[in-house]
Amino acid sequence: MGRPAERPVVEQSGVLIESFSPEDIEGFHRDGFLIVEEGLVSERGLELLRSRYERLFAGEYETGIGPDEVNWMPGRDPEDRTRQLCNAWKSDPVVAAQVLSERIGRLAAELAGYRGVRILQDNVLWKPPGTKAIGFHQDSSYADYLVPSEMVTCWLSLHETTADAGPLELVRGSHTWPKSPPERTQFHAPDDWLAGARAAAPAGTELDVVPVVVKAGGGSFHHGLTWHGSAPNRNASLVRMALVSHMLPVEARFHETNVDVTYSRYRRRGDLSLDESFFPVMWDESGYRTPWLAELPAID
Ligand SMILES: O=C(O)CCC(=O)C(=O)O
Repeated sequence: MGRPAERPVVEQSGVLIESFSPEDIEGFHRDGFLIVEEGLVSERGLELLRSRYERLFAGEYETGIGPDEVNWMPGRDPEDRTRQLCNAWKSDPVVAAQVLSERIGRLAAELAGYRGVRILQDNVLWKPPGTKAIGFHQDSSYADYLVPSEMVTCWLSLHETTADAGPLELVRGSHTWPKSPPERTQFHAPDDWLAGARAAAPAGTELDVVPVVVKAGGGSFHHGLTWHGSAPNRNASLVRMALVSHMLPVEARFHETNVDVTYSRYRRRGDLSLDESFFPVMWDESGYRTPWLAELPAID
């Protein structure tokens, strides 16, 4: 089902993806990502999710709880910035249903070779025409407050994407490069969004940048060390919204001494475990899933 040689793409027609082939898994390990043409979420789920973005960015939270990070606010931030929230699953049950999906957790674990996954963080991304880039980075660079400091990510597109509308872009094979330090100043709207990846590439390596061009409901999975980001949205009319689940191996714990300015607030004194109220287990090979997730609405 994959097309590993050119651009590893899993194609489905109108059905939800339930598992990957050995070739898909091999493609993920070879390239550092797997692109999925469609079938990560149902049509109904897509419509429900799209309807949530405007009100979330307007600061209307169904649960009454704000996201962990509000990186764009109308009136506060320039209109040409890619709009982003982190951990909006805490604010909206429909977003939570997708971000914490058991099926997505199982698919991610299958690709990464984890025995189970728990959520670290979601990203709600809204990129209208004319908005600027997201600087290329490695997700695992931002996880040194966790042990192990690695993750696997699912990027779900709520719209059909085109290469000129600023889709996610992934650098093929870059998951084999060393982990670079986190970049915090050139993340939102850098002029040279590829600079980090270029600097990290082994001498003489040309960047093989692959855009995630998929139907609505498609997307990709990528390794925590894969360099990725997105160019400006240069399309005059196409909006793109994406919903991202960054997932940790189920056994992940807090680091003894390293802390994160936002997420270490969830660390209890004298206890390095990740509390399932904030880092629920999405899927585990034992059949375990954090019990409170059963209260989320069904959107598939
Ligand atoms: O959608 C984007 O522009 C960036 C997303 C991203 O950084 C991620 O999925 O890890």
